[in-house]
Amino acid sequence: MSQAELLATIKAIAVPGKGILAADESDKTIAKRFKSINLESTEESRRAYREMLFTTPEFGQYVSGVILYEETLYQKHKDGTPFPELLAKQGAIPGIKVDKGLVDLPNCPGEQITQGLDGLTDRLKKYKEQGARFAKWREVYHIGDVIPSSLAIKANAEMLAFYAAACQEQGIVPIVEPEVLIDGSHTLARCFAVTEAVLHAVFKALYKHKILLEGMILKPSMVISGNQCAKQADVQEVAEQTLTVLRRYVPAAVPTINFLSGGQSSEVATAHLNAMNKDKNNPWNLSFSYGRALQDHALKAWGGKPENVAVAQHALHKRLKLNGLASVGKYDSSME
Ligand code: 5MM
Repeated sequence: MSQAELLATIKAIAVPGKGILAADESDKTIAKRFKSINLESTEESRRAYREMLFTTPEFGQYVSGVILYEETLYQKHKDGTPFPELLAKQGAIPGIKVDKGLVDLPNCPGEQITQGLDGLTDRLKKYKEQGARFAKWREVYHIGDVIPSSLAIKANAEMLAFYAAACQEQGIVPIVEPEVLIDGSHTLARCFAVTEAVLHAVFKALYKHKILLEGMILKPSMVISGNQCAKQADVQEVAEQTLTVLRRYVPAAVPTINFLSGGQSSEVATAHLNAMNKDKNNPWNLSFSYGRALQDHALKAWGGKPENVAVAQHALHKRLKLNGLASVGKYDSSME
């Protein structure tokens, strides 16, 4: 492992005022997103969509890294520039989703685990040759009356740690993404309790697998009320509870925490990030690694039509800029 290589990548990503764009929707997910704008998902429509995102003016002013899907890593701008090169020109580091998606976890009804460890080292070597400098792996945790189980929490944590070790061995910075899902009628307090068990298990596994904490990125969900919960916690409560759980379970050696948005609206996700950055006592850089919360408005404005590229880029630019401000606590809802 080259520690210097990992630290150099971290230094370029963990820049105040900048964050990560998650554009690594798998084929199934991007097909779902395109369906919402009545567009068929083809290799070309996916390429055109990602080209629209990546060529947004001032992209690199707010984005220090982009998570790509494997197909996108090998695609090109229509002028022939490979996307990793285009992103580098924009000032953003290319990253790659390396997990192979979710499967049911045997003997754990209603729970899942992420696959993709087989052949991972060989894939990492190829992705690095193609320009990827960081990677992402996501585990999900469903909240129900009796789940997540301790078995699922432990098994998912082990997967994240195996993956992170494989990445660091290749000089690739791992984004460790444990996502506690928003789906359900659970309260904020229940989400807090699950998140603390999850983070505790994840950092225990990372320790056991000798992960260099200074050379990783944590991509967690926030502590929020379930989307079916009658009482929705306000922005301040979410910020306070999320910071409390992070301070208890995430070592200060982790350089940067880049949140996922997980089904929050674009505006709410920005407000939550901003509220957390109003508190100046955080030991880590706190920023975004949003997918939907950055892309939703742009996708709708684009609608699959080349003539809408400029208006779609304007929509993305706005979300990038506002989240850039939120990552340093300088956003205000009046800017919407
Ligand atoms: C962009 O979506 C990512 C890929 O999801 P699938 O593997 O299910 O297609 C996803 O992992 C994403 O990076 C995170 O969930 C964060 O995105 P959101 O939309 O939750 O901010």
